[in-house]
Amino acid sequence: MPHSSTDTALAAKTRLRGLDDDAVNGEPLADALDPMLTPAEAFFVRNNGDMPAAADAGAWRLAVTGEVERPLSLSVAELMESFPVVTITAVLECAGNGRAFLDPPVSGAQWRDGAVGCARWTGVRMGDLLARAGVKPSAVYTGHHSPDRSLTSPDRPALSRGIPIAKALAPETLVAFAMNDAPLPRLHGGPLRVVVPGYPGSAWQKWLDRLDIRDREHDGEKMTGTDYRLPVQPVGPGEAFDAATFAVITDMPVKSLITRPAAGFLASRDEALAVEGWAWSGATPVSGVRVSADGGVTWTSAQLADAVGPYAWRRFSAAVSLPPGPVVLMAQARDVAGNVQPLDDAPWNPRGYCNNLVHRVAGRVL
Ligand SMILES: Nc1nc2c(c(=O)[nH]1)N[C@H]1C(S)=C(S)[C@@H](COP(=O)(O)O)O[C@H]1N2
Ligand SMILES: [Mo]
Repeated sequence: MPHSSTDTALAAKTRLRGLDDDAVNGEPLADALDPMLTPAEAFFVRNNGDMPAAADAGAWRLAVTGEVERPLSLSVAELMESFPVVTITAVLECAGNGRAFLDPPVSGAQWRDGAVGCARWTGVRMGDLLARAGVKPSAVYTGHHSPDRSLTSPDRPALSRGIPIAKALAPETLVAFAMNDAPLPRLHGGPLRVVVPGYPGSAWQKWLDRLDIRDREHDGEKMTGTDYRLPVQPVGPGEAFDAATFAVITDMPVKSLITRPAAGFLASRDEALAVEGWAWSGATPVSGVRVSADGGVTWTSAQLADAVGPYAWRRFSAAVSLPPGPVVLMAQARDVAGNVQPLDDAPWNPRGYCNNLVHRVAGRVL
């Protein structure tokens, strides 16, 4: 897989709207997420800092260090040749997706609905790499390291996250070099990124050049304080809190997105309106989706297609017959544990993470 095209991918984000931010951040409108595999031009981009200069995949090396018997240093080619290559279809969602809907507002990238996508990720299992390195019994957590730097403090990493060692060794966790069967674009972390299905996007470290194994939870850039952490006891707006009691986000709530029809649709009264989209969750599987066209007074249960795998999103579809006039469509997913998406109030926390408020799409029936 040649990596010569990685830089053309920088210009291919034709379906994204940039966020008002110094770093390169952008998200698509919901209807651009209609295909099962999100095309690169519609896949959101989230950068906490700058981007490493155009990376020559031939020169890139990945080090495995820390609590291992045999530290490793591998080129991308060695990585591809040394371990079984696997592909997994998985949703990648930023924990801050939906932050723009919090009331009162919280600071941070003001994502609306589009900081999510589903792709085929190809790479090697992190567990295979770690088996080669020999994980010591003292191993507790990973630390992921990359060359991108903070825009405000250029001597500091932009982001250095980690995951519990059990998730690092789980078969779905990859060090990936391809996305949707093409070389991983630089904007998405090429040549190498971490893929952690079911975990928030922050765990999916881009431009991985060192995988460090630690004997305690990682304390790298944006691992501590309120960054990508949630209060264990709820904290309301304006309430005092101690961020030391917050816990790292390791799961994502059940959620759905209407991708058809598009916002502002004009539909005919003469035929039933097809309402379709995607439902997904972190560790607890989705069990159903229902759709309302009258503000949640009445609901139609949607058909829910099988997923291509446990970490892919699932297609829901419902047909609703509507009288002429303005209409607001809503979709509400639930998981097998009985959790449902909230209808009215976005779940509030100091940094606005994991908002799974129902998605609404307004239009008109003629
Ligand atoms: N090195 C590095 N990796 C990173 C980030 C970053 O800023 N730097 N952002 C993380 C966050 S918060 C998210 S949501 C995902 C976004 O991945 P994408 O840009 O490929 O959509 O990448 C993660 N990996
Ligand atoms: Mo994120």
